[in-house]
Amino acid sequence: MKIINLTLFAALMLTSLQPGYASVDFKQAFIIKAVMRLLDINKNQQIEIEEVESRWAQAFKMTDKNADKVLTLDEFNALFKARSAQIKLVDPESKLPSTEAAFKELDLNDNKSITRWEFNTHAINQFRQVDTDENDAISQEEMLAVKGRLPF
Ligand SMILES: [Ca+2]
Ligand SMILES: [Ca+2]
Ligand SMILES: [Ca+2]
Repeated sequence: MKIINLTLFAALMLTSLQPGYASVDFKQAFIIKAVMRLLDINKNQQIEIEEVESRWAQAFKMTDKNADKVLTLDEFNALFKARSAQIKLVDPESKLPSTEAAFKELDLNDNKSITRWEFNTHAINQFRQVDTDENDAISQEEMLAVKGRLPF
């Protein structure tokens, strides 16, 4: 996840200062906007499912170290740790599940491996939870409401 962290850092450096939001503090809003900028490929200030699909594909591929098209708990651990660190950065107060619990949640058929389908199903469910007005796009307000807690 080193590349993503570096990109995030670069985005942070380039992000201009903007007023914060009432429910989210200045630093949180700053990071969330930087993340949005990274994902918003067509620059319409929204994150569409298509935009995050390429990110999910990339994340799955990077996590699947031995390229056997499924994620084991060991492989998943690296991804989950990186994501947890990102969430903690935005929201230090947030309570995160253990790697095992998170893995179990994604492993829908409980066979100790996560397929691409299970991975995407979970990610899409999370996307739908954040997309509260159900327009298949995540706005900056929707992103701030969940404090950047997104499935990527
Ligand atoms: Ca977009
Ligand atoms: Ca499975
Ligand atoms: Ca939306």
